[in-house]
Amino acid sequence: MATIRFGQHAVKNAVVFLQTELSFALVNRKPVVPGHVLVCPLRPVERFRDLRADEVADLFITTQRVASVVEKHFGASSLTVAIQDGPEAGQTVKHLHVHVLPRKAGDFERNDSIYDELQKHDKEDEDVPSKWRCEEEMANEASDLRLLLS
Ligand code: AMW
Repeated sequence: MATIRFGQHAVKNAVVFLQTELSFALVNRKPVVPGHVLVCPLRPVERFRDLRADEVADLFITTQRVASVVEKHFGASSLTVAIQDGPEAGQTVKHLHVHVLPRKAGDFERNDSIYDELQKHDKEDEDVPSKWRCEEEMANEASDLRLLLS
């Protein structure tokens, strides 16, 4: 099966729901909230500073497009858009990615707790596949989003 590189991972095309000239978007195997997706440059650079201007433009135009669709599709009314740029900022996958997280009233008791969750959600279970979502669930979500973006 065809794959696309996401840092140290080779992710199946089935979980990728959008590809542009310079970027791609995939569903998350361990979402912090429903609809938590990732937008990445196709070139597997580690840090934000490593992107060329055309890659920054494409990445953010793609993020804007994806963010609008996931906010609506997951019945949210706001968004958290974040980059953990470097290990001290919580980055585990050494391939720059923008986190897009649909937000709803009351989703966290303390609104900014989402940043604590984001920082730790994939650390403990990084090597525990049983804690990840199943491939079928991820592929179904990607298929719905692909349709909405087509
Ligand atoms: W980082 O902590 O590097 O800012 O975020 C990495 C993100 O990538 C996490 O949200 C994690 O759940 C997700 N992730 C890691 N590997 C995969 C994968 N193979 N498929 C989908 N999502 C992944």
